[in-house]
Amino acid sequence: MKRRILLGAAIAVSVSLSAGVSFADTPPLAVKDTYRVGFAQMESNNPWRIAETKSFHDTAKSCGWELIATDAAGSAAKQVADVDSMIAQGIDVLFLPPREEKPLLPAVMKAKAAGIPTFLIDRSVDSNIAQAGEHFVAFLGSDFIEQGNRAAEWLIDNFAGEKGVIVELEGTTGSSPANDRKKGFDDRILQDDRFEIVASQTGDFARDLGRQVMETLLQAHPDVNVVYAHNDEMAIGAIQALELAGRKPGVDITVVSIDGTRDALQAIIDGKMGVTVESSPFFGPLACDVMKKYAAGEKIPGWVKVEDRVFTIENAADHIDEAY
Ligand code: GYE
Repeated sequence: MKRRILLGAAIAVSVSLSAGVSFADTPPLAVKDTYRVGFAQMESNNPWRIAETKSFHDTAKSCGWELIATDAAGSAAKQVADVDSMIAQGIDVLFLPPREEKPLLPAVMKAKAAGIPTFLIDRSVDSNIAQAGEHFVAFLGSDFIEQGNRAAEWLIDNFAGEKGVIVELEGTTGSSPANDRKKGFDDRILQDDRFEIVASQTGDFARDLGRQVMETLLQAHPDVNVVYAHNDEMAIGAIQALELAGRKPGVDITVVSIDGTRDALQAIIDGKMGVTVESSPFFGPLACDVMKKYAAGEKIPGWVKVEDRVFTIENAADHIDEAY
């Protein structure tokens, strides 16, 4: 008990130091045949998350990982606790998709203090406080501002009506993809004065909440004719709400989204969704590659950028078999 308190105090000191005092580089990683690896998943309530976790499991054997995977069930506090327990279990490397930008900072700081190199997977943390090359090795993931931009551009090019009345379904509040997908889309779409965003509300990246929020917003804004969802799960939820209300997605309302799930590609093929900008969940092989390069002493860029495609009626059928 006492030791725990002492440990806790030591960690608290290192966390507070990290805000102002400059740190040395990220901890090194030995070249070995096998690594004890932590993958602290944030939740498993959608196909994207399940595909990502599977990608880590699928990569484990060939990359020599003894994988400890946890599921924080949608709680940032549990995700921090999961990382604590991985540190206690002596992991060599941490792969962390931080649910939100700020609450996961302590996990990044503690891993560094424990001498464990951390790779942020698919989402990032607050870059005013934690930096790549200093507190974590790198962020592996997409350009979310660009994704929002591309969804807006598709709409600008394909919207046939006179006035676009947009409802926006935001991802998890305080998460990097929600922040940046909003910025990327809003900045671009508002340059075209045909469009107006009449409501923007979180659906927490979840299908059911997306459906509920859409139901409510539809009552407040019956003239809505565009839905921009920050991920496919919320877009599918919104389509369900629209259909229940007697609307015809793809006919009297345009739905644009991000991810590239199987259900979204099917909705595109069925004519209910206009576009989904890809955000790939298959991080296992990339994580292996970057980790091995880091162990070998190669310089890793602070952002290992994943290039995304765009799925529309032109190509959705060609890609549905590889979707998740
Ligand atoms: O778009 C979403 C998931 O962080 C890029 O999180 C990821 C996002 C992805 O829950 O579906």
